Amino acid sequence: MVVKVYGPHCASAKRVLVCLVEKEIEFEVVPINVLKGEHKDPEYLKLQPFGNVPVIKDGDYTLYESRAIMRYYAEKYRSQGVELLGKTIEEKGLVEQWLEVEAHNFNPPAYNLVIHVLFPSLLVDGTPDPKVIEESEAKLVKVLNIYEERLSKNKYLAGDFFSLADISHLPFTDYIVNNMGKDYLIKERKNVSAWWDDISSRPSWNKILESYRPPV
Ligand SMILES: N[C@@H](CCC(=O)N[C@@H](CS)C(=O)NCC(=O)O)C(=O)O
Repeated sequence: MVVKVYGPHCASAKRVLVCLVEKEIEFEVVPINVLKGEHKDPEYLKLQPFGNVPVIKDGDYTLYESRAIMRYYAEKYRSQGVELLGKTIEEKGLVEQWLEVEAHNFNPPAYNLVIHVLFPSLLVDGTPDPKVIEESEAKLVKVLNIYEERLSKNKYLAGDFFSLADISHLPFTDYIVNNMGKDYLIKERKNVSAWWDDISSRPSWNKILESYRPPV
């Protein structure tokens, strides 16, 4: 059964797609254009009642929340493709820790920056707020300073192995580095910069980036 991924052009969907490529899982995509509001269509809301992208359908099984989808496939196809969950229980704990850090510390300011700078039409009143931009960048600086320390001791976030925790950072860091003129946030930090160069040069990421251009 080929996995269907709804909304391939969105950042959160790219997280899922990179995971599928690393796990060598076949997929097809169903375009959902968020800039045209297709994620609020009644048919789409039957799959994802919160009106967010992505969703996957795998036969009769439907799943949403990008990080839940990654965890599901990394576990389901554990022995196929790249091991993304960690081999020992300790490694697995650290992958989970850094996935949570990404979701709760990194993503909120990164998401706000991206929406206010690149996609203000997605905001309720369509107007970017300079205060939100400034505060989000300041929050991100604090988060990245902690990453700099972590990555001075480990090649990747969870340890010396590439994992879901690294994948989860790819889409929004790419916007920050390549689309917003804020690459200094990464480049000014030696260890974060080396980590970014490493993870963003993976063939899986480049394949997805070339195949599915933004919006979000
Ligand atoms: N927690 C959700 C968030 C997904 C999300 O924020 N998706 C964005 C696109 S990257 C979206 O649907 N934006 C449109 C909106 O919120 O109206 C996940 O990880 O799947």
